Amino acid sequence: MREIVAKVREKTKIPVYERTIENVLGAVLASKDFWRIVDLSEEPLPLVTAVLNTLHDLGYLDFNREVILTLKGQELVEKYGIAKREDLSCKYCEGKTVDVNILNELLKQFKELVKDRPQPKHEFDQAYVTPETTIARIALMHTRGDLENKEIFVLGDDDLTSIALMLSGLPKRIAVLDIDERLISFIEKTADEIGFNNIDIFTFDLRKPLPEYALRKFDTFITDPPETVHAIRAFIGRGIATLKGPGCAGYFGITRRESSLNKWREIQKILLNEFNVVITDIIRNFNEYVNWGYEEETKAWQLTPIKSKPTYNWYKSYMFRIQTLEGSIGFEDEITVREELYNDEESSTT
Ligand code: N4P
Repeated sequence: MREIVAKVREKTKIPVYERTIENVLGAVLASKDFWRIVDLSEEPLPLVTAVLNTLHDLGYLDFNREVILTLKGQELVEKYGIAKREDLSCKYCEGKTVDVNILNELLKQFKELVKDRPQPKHEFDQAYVTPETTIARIALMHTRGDLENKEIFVLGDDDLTSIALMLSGLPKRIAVLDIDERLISFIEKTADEIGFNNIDIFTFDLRKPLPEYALRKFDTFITDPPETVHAIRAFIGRGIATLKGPGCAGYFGITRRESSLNKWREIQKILLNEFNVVITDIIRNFNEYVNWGYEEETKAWQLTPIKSKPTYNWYKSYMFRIQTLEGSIGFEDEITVREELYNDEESSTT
């Protein structure tokens, strides 16, 4: 095991533990499909490929359109008593913890309204969540008391959460921004169709500080950032800056696919020590993303030893809810990076 860890370390700068090898092998026991292995192992994709390639070099794995454990590999797994990664999530809510059936009518209307939505743009790292996920977000925010008669800010909206919010009829007012004009005009057009007036919709690059009229005016924000530290500040930090004061809430997705637990700790440090907020909820794999279509242009594609496109939604993120307390503070400085907003060592889907 030590030898394997040492060899993986030669291939990547992402922290490697014996647990990492265990996680990947446990996933290999459950599936031969590369994307499923990343999904189940819950290690960042570039780390999974480093482990798989190392195990391959050492004769524990074969790559033949699929990931296959060799005889030597089976002996290794037995020697260390590595357990197959079973998925025992609740089959009714799929681990989301909210009853999505209650909002079936809303889901139907939402699907109808978004059927001609703009498709994901690589340039902005877009990948929208399933309509079921968007509606589950409404259920979650509502059950936490963060929607009804509240003012909601949506920072970046390829998921079209603002449309689901309008349809729900719960918020008092909505503001939504995105860098992508296609999304802004789509949301404007849909707001007209629904007949919802109390919405501010504007094009905005979140690297810039938010205008004064957006600051300290809202009860709840929702965003889904790329996961570099810059983007955490630009999306979540600015989200917090839109909140009125203590007792407000923020929602965002954080994935395991592009962030190791070491990076998770850095992100949580920013939340706790820089923004002075408290984490109230982390719901595993709450957000499920539809495959974005530009897979072959991504780093993930270069890295994978098996060049076949995913056949199911392998990319998920955990839903975080934070709440502000006395002394919480957002982020209001300018950010000048471009590439580093989207990419770091652990990212791979851009
Ligand atoms: C990116 C997903 N490059 C995958 C494709 N990220 C953007 C999602 C916007 N709906 C978010 C990952 C979770 N924070």
